[in-house]
Amino acid sequence: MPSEARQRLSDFEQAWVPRLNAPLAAAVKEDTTDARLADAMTYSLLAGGKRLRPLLTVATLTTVGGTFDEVRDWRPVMALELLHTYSLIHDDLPAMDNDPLRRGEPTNHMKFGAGMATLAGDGLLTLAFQWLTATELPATVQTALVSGLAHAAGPNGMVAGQARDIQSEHVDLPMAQLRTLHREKTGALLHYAVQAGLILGQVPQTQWSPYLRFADAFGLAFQIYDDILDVVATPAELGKATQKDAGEAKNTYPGKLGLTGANQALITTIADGQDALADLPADQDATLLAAFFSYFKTDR
Ligand code: GRG
Repeated sequence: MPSEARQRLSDFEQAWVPRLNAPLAAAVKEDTTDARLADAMTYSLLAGGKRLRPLLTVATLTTVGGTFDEVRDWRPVMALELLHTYSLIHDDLPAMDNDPLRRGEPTNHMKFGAGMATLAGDGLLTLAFQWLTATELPATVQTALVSGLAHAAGPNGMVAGQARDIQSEHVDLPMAQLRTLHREKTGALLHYAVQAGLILGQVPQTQWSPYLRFADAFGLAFQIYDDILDVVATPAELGKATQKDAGEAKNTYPGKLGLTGANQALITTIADGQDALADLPADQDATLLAAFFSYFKTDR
């Protein structure tokens, strides 16, 4: 990936992550009446996430010529980060992956206990929908955001993917089923991240196709790269998480295709996403969205 793209993404992150983060802890505390619950919710929210999904929303909004209004748009944009954080807390629970560490720090249940961690997730999930409607945006925009996020996160999106995942722990899934699992579990929220930018920018649905093709390619590339990192990440990239070997994890891209095949799949998927961006309207600058592909190193 050219270094201009990496620089573009890094500049965008440096401009936006602090701006998105600044009101977060106070806003969650303001909207949560129990102090211990608010602590559990903010503990995971402030534990070093990249804010990739809200960044994608803002980048899409910017690309389509929309403007971000701090008061009107901040809660609707950050709602997705609340929801993403809930999914990580619940995924780490003893009844799911039973992970003691995330991003190198104790997981929510290690710090607050499984009961409070479950409730912190429940609180973040519910508050996400409250925040989609805590705005002066037109009712049609609010409804579209609520419907879009419910579809992406719910039982025909991320929750379905997680359900498939826990059922397939000891099953060697065919590639097509693995794709469906990934599309739901990881891809759906990234798809919504871009969709939210289109909704906020009030782009007519007839024009959504190339942006969503980009989003789906990005989502797939994200999952392939996550699988590759599980095998080859340096300790710094991995934090204190445990490294899996390709043999142990069959339902992964390196497990199915080998490391070289997984890298090739990553390169092809990124090319699909770049092709989709070539179909954006001629008066729009696709380079910001294209720069998101510089998250991935294709030479592992
Ligand atoms: C519990 C309903 C429910 C769903 C959980 C998201 C998820 C579904 C499980 C997480 C498992 C996992 C590691 C999936 C790979 C892709 C992924 C979501 C990685 C984490 O996303 P990042 O890198 O996280 O954006 P940060 O730490 O930056 O917030």
